[in-house]
Amino acid sequence: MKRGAKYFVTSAIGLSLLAGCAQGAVPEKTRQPEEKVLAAETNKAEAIAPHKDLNQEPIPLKVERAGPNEVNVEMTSQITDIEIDKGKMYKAWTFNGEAPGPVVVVNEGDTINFTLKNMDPAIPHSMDFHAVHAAPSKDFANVQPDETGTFSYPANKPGVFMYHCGTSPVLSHIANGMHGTIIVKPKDGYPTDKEINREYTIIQNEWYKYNDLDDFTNGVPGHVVFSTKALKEGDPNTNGDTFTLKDKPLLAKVGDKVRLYINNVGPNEVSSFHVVGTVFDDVYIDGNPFNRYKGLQTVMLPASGGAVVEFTVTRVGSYPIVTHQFNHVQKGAVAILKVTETGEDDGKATMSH
Ligand SMILES: [Cu+2]
Repeated sequence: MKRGAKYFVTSAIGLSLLAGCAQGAVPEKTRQPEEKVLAAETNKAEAIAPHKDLNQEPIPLKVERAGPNEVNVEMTSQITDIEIDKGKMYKAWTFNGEAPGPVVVVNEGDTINFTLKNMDPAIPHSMDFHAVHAAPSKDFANVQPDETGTFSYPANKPGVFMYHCGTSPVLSHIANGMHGTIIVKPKDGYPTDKEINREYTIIQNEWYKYNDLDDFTNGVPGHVVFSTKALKEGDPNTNGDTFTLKDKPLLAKVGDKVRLYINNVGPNEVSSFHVVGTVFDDVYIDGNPFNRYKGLQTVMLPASGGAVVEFTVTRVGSYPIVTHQFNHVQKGAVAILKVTETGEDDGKATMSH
C-alpha cells in the first residue's frame, strides 16, 4: 500500500514537470523584466491592520535587584520599525522595541520576578526563558493586548540562553523579532575570568519575507544577521541587521583576550560560529563552566543554542566574525572585530567577507 502511494507521488511530480514543458511555461530567461517586478510585488505581505501605523519607541529594559537571590525584570512587547538591511524597514514584533530584545543578565540561583507589559493593541504575547525551570502552560502564559502579566521562576543553571515569545504560532512570533538572550552568571564564575580583557555579546538571527508564516515555514531566510547587545552602560547595542557591525566594528586591543557570549536565536537555522584569524582558547558550551573545551575552530550553535567563546587577538587588523555556513555570510552574517594598538578605532578601513 505504502509503496503504491510513493510510486503515485513520484509519477505525479514527473507528469507535472512534463506538463509544464508541454504547455509552454515561460522559461525564466525569456520573461520580461516587468513581469518579474509584478511577481515580486504580489509576494509582499503587509502588516496586520492594527499594526500598520504603529511604531512604538524602544523602551529601556528594567532590571532591579530585590534581594541577594531575587531580581525583578520588566519588559514590554511592542511593535517597532527596525532597519534590517540598508533602507529596508521591518515592522518587527519586539521585546522593548529591539530585535533581538535587550540582553538580560541575572545570577545563578536568582528567582526572577518577571513582568511583561504587552503594548501590542492586537495580539497576545508571552515570555519563554530557556534559563528557568517553569510550568510552560502557566508560567509562560499569554498576556493579552494592553495587559500586564507577572511570573516568578528560578534561574539555577548558569549559561547563555535564548528567550522568546511562546505565543502560537510560535514561529511567527520568533521570526517577526520576538527573541533575545539571557545570561545567567555562574556563581563561582568561569575559570578564565581573570584573563579576560573585553567582552561582548553576539546574537545571530534570520529575517524572512514580512510576517509570512508560509515563508517562515517553507522558505529560506532573506537575511541572516548578527547583533550585539550592551552588557553595561556605554557598550554598543544594535538590532539584527546586515550592516551596523560592519560599519561600526567591535573593538579590541592587540594582545587582548576577548570573550563573546554568543547565541543563535534562529528561528530555523544552525550557526557554525567562527572568528576568522583566531582559534578559540576556551569554549563553554551553552555558557556552562562545566562544558569547557579547548582549541576549537568553529562552535556549532543549534537553534536557541548559546556558548561563551574566548580567544586572543595577537595582531593588529580586522577579524570577521561569521557563521561558517557561507551562504549565510552572503546574506549578511558578518560582524567585524577591529584590533588596534590602542583598542580605540584608528579610522582605518576594515575588510569584510
Ligand atoms: Cu509574541
